[in-house]
Amino acid sequence: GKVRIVGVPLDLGADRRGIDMGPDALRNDGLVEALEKLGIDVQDTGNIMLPPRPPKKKYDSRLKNYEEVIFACQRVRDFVGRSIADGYFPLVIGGDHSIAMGTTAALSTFYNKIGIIWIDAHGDFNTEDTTISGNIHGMSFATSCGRGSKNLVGKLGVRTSVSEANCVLIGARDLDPLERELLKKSNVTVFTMRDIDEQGMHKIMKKALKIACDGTDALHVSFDIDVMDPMEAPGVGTPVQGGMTYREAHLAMEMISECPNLKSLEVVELNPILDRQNVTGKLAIGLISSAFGKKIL
Ligand code: DIR
Ligand code: MN
Ligand code: MN
Ligand code: MN
Repeated sequence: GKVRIVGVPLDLGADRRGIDMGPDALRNDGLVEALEKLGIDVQDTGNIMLPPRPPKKKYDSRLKNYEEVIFACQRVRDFVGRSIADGYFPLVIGGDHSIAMGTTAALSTFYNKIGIIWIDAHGDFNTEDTTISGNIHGMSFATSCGRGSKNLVGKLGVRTSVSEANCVLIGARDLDPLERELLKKSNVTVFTMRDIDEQGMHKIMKKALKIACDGTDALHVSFDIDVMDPMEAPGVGTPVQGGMTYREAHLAMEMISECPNLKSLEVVELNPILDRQNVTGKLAIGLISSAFGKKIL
């Protein structure tokens, strides 16, 4: 197949510097070479160009760095859209998780019914009414489902092609109080770390793929590296104890690779400044390879 890399050096949707360097860290650790080894025709045209970092704002809001994040997501939307139109599978690499709002906006214009598998320690299911931090990366799944005010959803297009009945969150273990209530009331299926502990990853992924592929014409996988246990993946913006093991994550990606519906993949929140000898970057490349069909045997 043909894959186009969409690098998004954005960290304004999150709290910490460093995530903006994620795309180049993945390149430095051999992302393109790893995919070429799988026989994939990889096109890497570099990162999306973003304006210089704005001065720190005096007043915090419920939507921090709103204009900048929206601008970046609109660029992501256009770039991903062009990739699909040109016949490429978009591989979006972040950058903080707010960029998913741009990816899902693009997919919504190409497909009628989209299933989303969101793999994350967090829910990213806040809206500007429930957020505590004001960080937009904590709102991108909700926005992708069409929830929240016009400020985010309206700017990035309506999501009539995303139905929560086809959306799954996997690996959650850190939810804000109101976010948790919103998720429970929603039609999103949530598989927490406890569910993975109890049932095993194979069973969880079978269920997740069934839900996300039932009657849909595209599957989008959004992978936040902080879903991994911090012992495996120290280089992330917001580490949370009790995450996925190396093999659990690989099994998930291996099963995803076998889904003919898979139309886009996004891997976000790598923070090379906090990484230890590039283990997190290399782990991410291994997981991406598994998602693109790398097999042990
Ligand atoms: C938190 C953290 N729920 C927030 N979210 C993160 O800021 O809304 N998502 N770190 O990846
Ligand atoms: Mn996230
Ligand atoms: Mn997260
Ligand atoms: Mn995060």
